[in-house]
Amino acid sequence: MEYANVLFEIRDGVGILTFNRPKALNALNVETLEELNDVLDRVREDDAVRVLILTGSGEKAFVAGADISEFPRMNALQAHRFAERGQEIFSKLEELPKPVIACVNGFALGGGCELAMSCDFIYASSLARFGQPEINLGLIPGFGGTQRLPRLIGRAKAKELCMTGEMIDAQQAMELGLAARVFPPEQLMEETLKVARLLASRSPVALRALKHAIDRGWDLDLRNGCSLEAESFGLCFSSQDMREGVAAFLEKRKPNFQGSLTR
Ligand code: CO8
Repeated sequence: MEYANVLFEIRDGVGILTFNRPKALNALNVETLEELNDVLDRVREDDAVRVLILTGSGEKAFVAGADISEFPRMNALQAHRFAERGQEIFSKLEELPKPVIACVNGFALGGGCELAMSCDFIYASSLARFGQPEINLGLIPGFGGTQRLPRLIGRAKAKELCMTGEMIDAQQAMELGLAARVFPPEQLMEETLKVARLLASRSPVALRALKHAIDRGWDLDLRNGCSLEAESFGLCFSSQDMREGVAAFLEKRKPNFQGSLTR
């Protein structure tokens, strides 16, 4: 598939997807969402991509939301379908069996904030702004924001942000647990790449098991969550990576993880 709205490159095992509609502050139109979907399918299948970074082009925005200019021609049924399609793609992103880092270089609003929340963690530029401003349009979040935001920052704070539609800065986002770290704008991509490369050197099998245990365990009670963890822990023992990691430790050398499940 040719991409008109996103850029995708692979560097040292790290896939970098850049939303590339800077004139519309990288807003997500129908086409852009489908291109994201296509990249996710590629990343899922391609062993050469061990970590994915999402970012936005231009100085101003990560993603400023769904493309509002498409709203006037949608009826209720089409809006419902669009919201469901976005949610489906964001769930695919969330469930990608590889680490995904949102590199938030500017506005992450509405669908852009929902997109960032569907990644494993968020690194933000000190100039980034987060918010769910749909209320200003007479709307509510539609790509999972009413569900992911309360789970991340608590119900009352999420309601406050969604009801007022106000933006918060990167520092506030970090204090709330929305952003994991904040960097000066000129260091953001370099620092994100540094961590992405580190993750790319880890065992893909262990990273997959870790993500599965945390994400699938989230909605379970503690007992069932721990049971899921034990199963995932056991599964790691069937990997060549685990043999390699333990052997490297005992032999006092750096491990070389290949991501193979069989011995
Ligand atoms: N959609 C379409 N175009 C946009 C969007 C957007 N979300 N955001 C910005 N743009 C465009 C502007 O229209 C403008 O275009 P032009 O130059 O042609 O006039 C250009 O980007 C630059 O924007 P501004 O001139 O407004 O830049 P400012 O620096 O003055 O303001 C803001 C920046 C504050 C980010 C401002 O652009 C803004 O408020 N944008 C809208 C943010 C927003 O409301 N996002 C939520 C959208 S709704 C949503 O995401 C719901 C998701 C679920 C959808 C379910 C489907 C039905």
